Amino acid sequence: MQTLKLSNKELQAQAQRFRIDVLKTLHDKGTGHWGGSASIADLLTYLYYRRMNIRVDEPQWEDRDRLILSKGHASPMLYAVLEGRGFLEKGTLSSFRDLNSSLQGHPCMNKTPGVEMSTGALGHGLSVGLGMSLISRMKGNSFYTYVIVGEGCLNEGQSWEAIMAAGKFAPEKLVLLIDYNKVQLDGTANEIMPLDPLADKFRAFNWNVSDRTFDGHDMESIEESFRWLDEQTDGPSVIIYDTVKGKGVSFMENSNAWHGAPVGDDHFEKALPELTEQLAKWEDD
Ligand SMILES: Cc1ncc(C[n+]2csc(CCOP(=O)(O)OP(=O)(O)O)c2C)c(N)n1
Repeated sequence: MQTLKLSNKELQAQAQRFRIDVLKTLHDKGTGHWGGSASIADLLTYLYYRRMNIRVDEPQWEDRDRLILSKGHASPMLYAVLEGRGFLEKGTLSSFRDLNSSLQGHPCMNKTPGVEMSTGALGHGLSVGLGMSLISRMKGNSFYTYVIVGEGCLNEGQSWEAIMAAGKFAPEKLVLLIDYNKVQLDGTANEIMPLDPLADKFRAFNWNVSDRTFDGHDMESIEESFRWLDEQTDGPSVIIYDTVKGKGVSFMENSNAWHGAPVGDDHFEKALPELTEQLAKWEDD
């Protein structure tokens, strides 16, 4: 496994550097999707730098762990992490959303090394992930399939069909990671479609569900969540992460206004120092 030996603190700092990369990119390109990108920075960093069994120099290696970003609008953070990890050449992020760029607004598996599934239409990722995990079992492979969803994906009926089917076929290595930031595009999750009691719903569908939720912005807590996962021996598993939409910039946090809004000059100049100050604290610690 080509993992890197970074401590939790170093991972925390690396995730913050990715937030900075993403904020700069969104500002440079006059585009958005900060909120849902910032909320998965820590989880994606942990997955690609600590957890996933991948070969950067062989992105199509058959037994690699798969990650599907079902909430495809958060593509900027996925691209930042893929670039940081070496799947993309340094500087590729600066072509985000350019015409014919390999980095489209939503992930495209035919254009971007490391992207396993094209996503953007909410709710498809888990069905595809279920298929991948069943194929893994049939072929005798050992890879995990991780699927990241937000509330929007869980508002889609297709997700619940996949949840029901996974309860029946019980793939051991299908893992649903829920970025539970409780804010969507045009309101809170409770205003749009309440999901609670979320863990109980998965239990009722015969999934492995931890008795606790995990802090999706704390590497120790993320590490604990995977320790819990490693204790699960059969059936699909779900991990629910408490997260903050827009995490890291005080005036962008917990606000649907920053779901897709472009990052203009004024906001960028106020936001960047908040991110860099926090980064300096982690680097000094
Ligand atoms: C099928 C479908 N319907 C609507 C949209 C438009 N859309 C994009 S993101 C979004 C809200 C997503 O909310 P959430 O999953 O909470 O996003 P997060 O905060 O996790 O990024 C919506 C409605 C879409 N991409 N696909």
